[in-house]
This record gives sequence, structure tokens and C-alpha cells, in this order.
Amino acid sequence: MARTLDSTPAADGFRMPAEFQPHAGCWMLWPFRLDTWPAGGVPAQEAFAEVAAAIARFEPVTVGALAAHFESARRMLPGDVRVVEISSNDSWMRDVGPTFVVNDAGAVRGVDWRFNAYGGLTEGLYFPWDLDDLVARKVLEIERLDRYRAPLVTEGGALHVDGQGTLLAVESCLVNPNRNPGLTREEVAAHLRAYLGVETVIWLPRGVFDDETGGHVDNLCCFIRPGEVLLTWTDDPEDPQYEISREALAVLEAARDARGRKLAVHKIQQPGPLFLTKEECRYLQSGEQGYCRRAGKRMAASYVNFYFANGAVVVPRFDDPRDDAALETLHRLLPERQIVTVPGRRILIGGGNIHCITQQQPARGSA
Ligand code: KQY
Repeated sequence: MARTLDSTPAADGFRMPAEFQPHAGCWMLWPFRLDTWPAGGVPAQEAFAEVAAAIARFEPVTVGALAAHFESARRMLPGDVRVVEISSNDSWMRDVGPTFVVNDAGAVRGVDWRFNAYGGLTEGLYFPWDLDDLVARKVLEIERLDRYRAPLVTEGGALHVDGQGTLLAVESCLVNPNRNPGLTREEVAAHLRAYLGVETVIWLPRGVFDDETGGHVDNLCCFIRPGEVLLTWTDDPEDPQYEISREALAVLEAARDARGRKLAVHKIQQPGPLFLTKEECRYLQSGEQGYCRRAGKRMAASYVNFYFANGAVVVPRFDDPRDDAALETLHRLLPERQIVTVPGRRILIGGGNIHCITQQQPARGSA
């Protein structure tokens, strides 16, 4: 039976492992929201199916779909991808799924963060979000894993760990009255330490320019192994991303991780800049209660928004002149992994990318 526990992972000897450690599998949700995904959601569904197929070459994939979409999801996804019925409000499994934690004995549990659609009634992207807030719990029920219900409003895309006690997080997103009113940075960090089992929090000031989440770290910067991070970058001083990446670099270069190491920082040039086109917006509903996607809006495109699968990384490509250089960078930095690309633009339109739509479940004993 899956229990809900009153303690915290840190108190019980659990911690979040790094994404590059071994997985039991990957969780996703099926896209359907007409104010997030153009043209009835079909181009996004095709793109999600490609991501699921790419990851399924390396580890088991489960996709949660609304009852009304179960049959079409089943039809569009490869046979080796498991499809289960899970209701949701949108399709960002990274953000609404559990953050899995492990202990030295090989046990796995899940953290169920509070979710408010990236900023609640005033600054959030949609309303309601009640079904999204239940997704983590449902995944843990399916897997019969114990659950910690955390008091903090956050999303999985706001958290990247090295599995050795260090967390990367973005201050503008997590220390924000639209998520956790009244909490100071230290109070937020205390919750993160308790629920992720980390000791050191490295606070990057801001996320990728115009990221509608308020700045998820998973679009800006990630660990590629302990002591090494990858940071999205531009050399164009006219681009607002220029200052943001430089500020982050200064913090990363000054930081020590939980083991006292200095970090090696690798840069990866961002694509574009990329903008939503009229054609892409033509068949997009504008939600009465929510975020409006308009032609000409800059999208928060980043190669850092990739997924570590067992033995591989699954990376968005944008049919952009920077694609080749980005892939070369990843080949050079991760020679031990296969680099698999999937078209990322149809996912980017919804405001995120491959990392945002996936959630790894660690292998038992992967600590
Ligand atoms: O960065 C992420 N993890 C998710 C992006 C969510 C976009 C919501 N429209």
C-alpha cells in the first residue's frame, strides 16, 4: 500500500538522485489543452509521441492520458509505451509528477509538491489546476510508492540536483509571492533541503528570458555529472539573455557544491531567438482564464531542456543554424551516451520542452 508520510525525506534518509543516474522508467502526460497546443493538439501529440518513442529505446515509458484521449494516445504511441488513464489540466509531467527520492537501501519514495499552475490565480498560466495537483499522487499510487506531501508550491522543472547534495534553483521562480508568499529565500531553501535531501542550494538569479514559468532552472542550466554544469548562452550583447546568462555564470563560478568542489561550467549557445508565427497561433484558442500565446512572442528556446535516459540524452532540435553546434557540444561533453534528437518546436510552442514533459523514476538501488 502507498502511504502518505508526515516526516520528510531528509529526516528518513532519502534524497533526490541525479537525472543522469539509472532509471526504472520515464513518465509523461498526453497533451490536449487547446489554449496551450495549436490545431486541436495534434501536432503536439505527434511530437510527444516522438519523444516517448525515442526514450522507449532506452527505458520503459508510461504516458498518462485523459479518458477521452486514451484511445487516440494508444493508437499514436508505440506498442511498448504503457498508456494509463490519468486526468490532468495540462501535460507537464516534470512539473506535476512526483519528484522521486531514494535511500541507501535502494528504496524509492515520491515527493508531491503543491502546484498552482506556475503562479496561482493572478500570475498563473491557467485555472483550474486541481487535476494537475493530483497527478503526482496518482503516479505514486500506480507504483505503490510512499508519498511525502510537501508544503512548498513548486514544480519539478524548478529543481536540478547532482545527486551528491547540491541543488540548482532559480530565485525569481521559487522565492516569489506567486508561489510561496511570505517565505524568505532561506525558508524556501530549508524546505528544499528537507524534501530533496540536499545540503547546498545554488541560487541562480533569473531564468531564460521570457520563460512563462517565471524561470525554471531546467531551461537554463543543468548538471551533466557531479561538479559539471551546462549553461544556456548567447554572445549577443543586444539579447536580453546575454545579461541573464552572465549573471548565472558569475554565481556558478563563485559557487562550491555540497562536496566543496568548484563547478566546471560548460556553455551551450541558445537557438534563435525563435518567435511564435501567425500560422502557429492561427488554430490556438485563447483561454479566458490564462496565458495568451500571440504571434511574434519570443519563445524560451533552449537546448538545455533535454532528458537523460539510460545511456542516452534526448535533445530538442529546432531546425536552427545552431542545432549542429549544440549537438557537437553534447557529443563532446557526454561521449558515453547516445545523443538522440527529436523536433522540439511543436513542444516549445506550449512553453517548455523535452525535459518539461518527462519525469524520470529512478531505478531501485540507484542511490
Ligand atoms: O520548464 C518546465 N518544466 C515546464 C514548462 C511549462 C510551460 C507551461 N505552459
